[in-house]
Amino acid sequence: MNLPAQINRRTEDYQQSDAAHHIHGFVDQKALNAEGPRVMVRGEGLYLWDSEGKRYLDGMSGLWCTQLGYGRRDLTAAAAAQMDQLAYYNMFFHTTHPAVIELSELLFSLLPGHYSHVIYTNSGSEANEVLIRTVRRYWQVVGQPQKKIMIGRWNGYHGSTLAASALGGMKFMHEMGGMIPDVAHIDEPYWFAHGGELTPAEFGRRCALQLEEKILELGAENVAGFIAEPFQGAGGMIFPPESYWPEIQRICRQYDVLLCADEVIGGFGRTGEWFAHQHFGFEPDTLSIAKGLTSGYLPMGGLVLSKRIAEALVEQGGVFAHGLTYSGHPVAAAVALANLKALRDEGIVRQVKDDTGPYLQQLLHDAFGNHPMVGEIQGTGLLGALQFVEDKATRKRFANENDLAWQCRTFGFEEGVIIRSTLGRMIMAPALVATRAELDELVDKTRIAVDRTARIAGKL
Ligand code: PXG
Repeated sequence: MNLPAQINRRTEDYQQSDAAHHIHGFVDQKALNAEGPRVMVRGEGLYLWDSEGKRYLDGMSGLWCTQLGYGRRDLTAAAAAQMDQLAYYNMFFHTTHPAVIELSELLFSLLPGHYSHVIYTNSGSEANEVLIRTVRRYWQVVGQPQKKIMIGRWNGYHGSTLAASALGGMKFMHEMGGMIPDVAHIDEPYWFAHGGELTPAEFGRRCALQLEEKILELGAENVAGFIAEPFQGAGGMIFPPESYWPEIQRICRQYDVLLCADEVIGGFGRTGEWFAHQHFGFEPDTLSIAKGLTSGYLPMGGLVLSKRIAEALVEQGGVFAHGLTYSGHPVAAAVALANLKALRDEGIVRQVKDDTGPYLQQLLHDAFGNHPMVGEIQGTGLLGALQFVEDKATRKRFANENDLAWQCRTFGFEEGVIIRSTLGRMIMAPALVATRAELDELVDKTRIAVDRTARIAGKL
């Protein structure tokens, strides 16, 4: 492979310099320094190359974000043109610019009609930080300022900043300084792990009813909103039973608690619908977006508001003392606009729904339906999760499932495919432009990695 001109150092040089200066996210830095990170140097379509010239099929769209894959010249051209035209301007001095205006027009043409406004951010974490302030501000404006508490779910993920990690339900993040007051949690609807003897439908309803119990315990007059991912992404690609979302929606409506969907992973075509809440059939009041908004080419996120919330804030709210230097950044907006146009005009979301999505699901069922290591396959669109299991009949999980899944991920890297591990689940979320041949390769290589893991676990 011809490496790009700036890749002119040995891998070890890069690794040593990285170790000397850089703290990575969610890793034991000392262990990583000893091992040396892979140095990724190029991407094209679904493929990545490292500094040793090894090629990988990226089964995770980077970090659930490169909907269009790597190397899209229309996106890089949009960024360059916008940088030449107007590289930066703010939204504070009673000013705006065409890139953000056109992006919003297109965004709302793709969204269901009851959404009308968006607050732009640079990331999903920020979208959820803004969410808390916006929801609380909304209740102040409509005369219920005591409605402040946000309810999230254990094992949910809403970002890594202070309030976003508090909304999330990763206890180890809370323990590392990631908690704030006025946040509560209910259980996740993870039937395979926690459903016991209940049917999925019964379990889904039971989990949803926990929301009602929590609202009554806290007092509905104090609860501002409930936040959840339509399906849990970072927590293991967990799909709730079908009974779950209708019941959650009923409870939120009954107690006048805002229903806040975190669409950071689920948005922009991942499920075959433009937004994951459409796949699950419920109507949130707010949507947190990021990742696929720009296909990850530049950082951008946002909080989408229903007309009800936006109207109150605009008509009665006066000044909302919130704003970021880079809210609606023109270059990010131009890239997002080009990205959404491509997703729409090339029929990519439709293709995921009608063709490649069902194709991937079929491949997964063919490869793993009877696999001794796999107790459950979940997915839709270009999403798939494989649940490792020690005993299928009782859904008994391996005591060392975390290690096994990590091992499987490492085998994947060796085989030239990137899949993600979470506790005892293997996850894939390839770029939405994946062809059938690329999905064949993804599942074939994943199968090899899972088989190698099964041998270690004594299952093959
Ligand atoms: N909400 C959800 C549902 C997410 O998945 C965020 C918010 C935060 O977005 P930012 O842009 O601030 O990172 C995320 C991020 C993983 C993984 O390993 C997933 C995320 C981040 C880091 C790791 O699956 N999602």
